Amino acid sequence: MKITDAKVFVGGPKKNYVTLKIMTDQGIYGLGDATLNNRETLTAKYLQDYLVPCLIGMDPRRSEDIWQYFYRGAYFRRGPIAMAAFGAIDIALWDIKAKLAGLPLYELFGGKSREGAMVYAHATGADLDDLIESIENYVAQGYKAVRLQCGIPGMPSESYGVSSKKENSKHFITNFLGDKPKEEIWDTEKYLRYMPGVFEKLRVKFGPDLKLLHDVHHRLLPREAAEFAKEIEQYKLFWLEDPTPAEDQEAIRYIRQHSTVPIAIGEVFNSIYDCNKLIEENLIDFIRVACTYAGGITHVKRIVDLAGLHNVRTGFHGAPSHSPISMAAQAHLNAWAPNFGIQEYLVLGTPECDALFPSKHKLVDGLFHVSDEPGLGVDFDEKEVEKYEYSLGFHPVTRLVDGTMWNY
Ligand code: GCO
Ligand code: MG
Repeated sequence: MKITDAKVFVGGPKKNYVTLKIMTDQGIYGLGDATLNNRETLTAKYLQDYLVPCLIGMDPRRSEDIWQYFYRGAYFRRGPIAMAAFGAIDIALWDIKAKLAGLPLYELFGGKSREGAMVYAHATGADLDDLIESIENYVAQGYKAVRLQCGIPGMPSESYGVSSKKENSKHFITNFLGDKPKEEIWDTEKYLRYMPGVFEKLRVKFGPDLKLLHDVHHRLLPREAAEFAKEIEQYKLFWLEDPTPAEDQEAIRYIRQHSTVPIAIGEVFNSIYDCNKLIEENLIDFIRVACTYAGGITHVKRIVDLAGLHNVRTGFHGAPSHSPISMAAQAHLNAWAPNFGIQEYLVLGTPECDALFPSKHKLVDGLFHVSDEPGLGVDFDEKEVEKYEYSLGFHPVTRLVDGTMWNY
């Protein structure tokens, strides 16, 4: 069996999805996602210029060997662009493998460990009342877990993940489009003073069962994060995400020494070598890698297995930058993983998105049910993608009140 061609497409409704389609001499094709948020043209170019020409003529069933060929062949190790490009190829090859077997992908991992995998949605509010409304809306839809982000009184600009305008705050999704990064100003003291009270009020309002998550988005210093984690321990969060930037792993140890709040880290990681110490030394509770950013199913499954040995559960990244293809790859891993924790899931299912990526996966009462179609269970409409053009976008940049550059 041989790979005969591979095409890269860039475009989608409000997102520059980078979609890879690998064709074979047996008529079966596989789909992969290489959407590296706000750097999409780079993964597309990496695939087109360096990887696709080598793929032609390879045996698509040899996904492990192909992964090693590209990873070792790059000489320069890791990095988000390369790993996302390898990830797209790998996802597409697993799609082909499962279609060849006539089985949904999860069967190749060892079958289902659960029928529905718990997801969390993003509840946001310009202020606390607004946030409560947003949470109520998800609870009414059957969600069992929500991530909550709240506007901070007196914060000089929008906080991470929150709109300052009440009317768009409920289903707020950050708009990255524009020809320069937007600038945000961050005031740590105001945040630390206000947020614990938010958790307290939400616990009283929603009771003990609703799972509450919160993303600090890399904004705190280790000592501040430790103090914060200690203070909010009593509100029993499901997780506290990215309290400090993940590259300083000693900082996580420091937080750990002061609090038992569950810590979730890893959305910016692209390799097992970014997180093996965090996992092996039990410094985190949830690993947040994504199939696209961390080298595809082959590599992420290795991380999941390592995590399982150390009681670290999965909580794959699922921001809207992931196309339904990588979300499907993660859904199959979630159906199988014995150490599954939760999946971030922001409703991708607009009519435009469904037209571009038809699938039978479904979300029922806050649980993701993976489809039983052979392969990933997601298709891609090449005609539909012609409607979309690439638009430039950037992550915002953040400064402290005195102008110092900080972490978005
Ligand atoms: C999350 C993330 C995102 C990131 C975005 C950056 O937990 O969903 O923090 O919201 O900001 O993915 O590209
Ligand atoms: Mg995050």
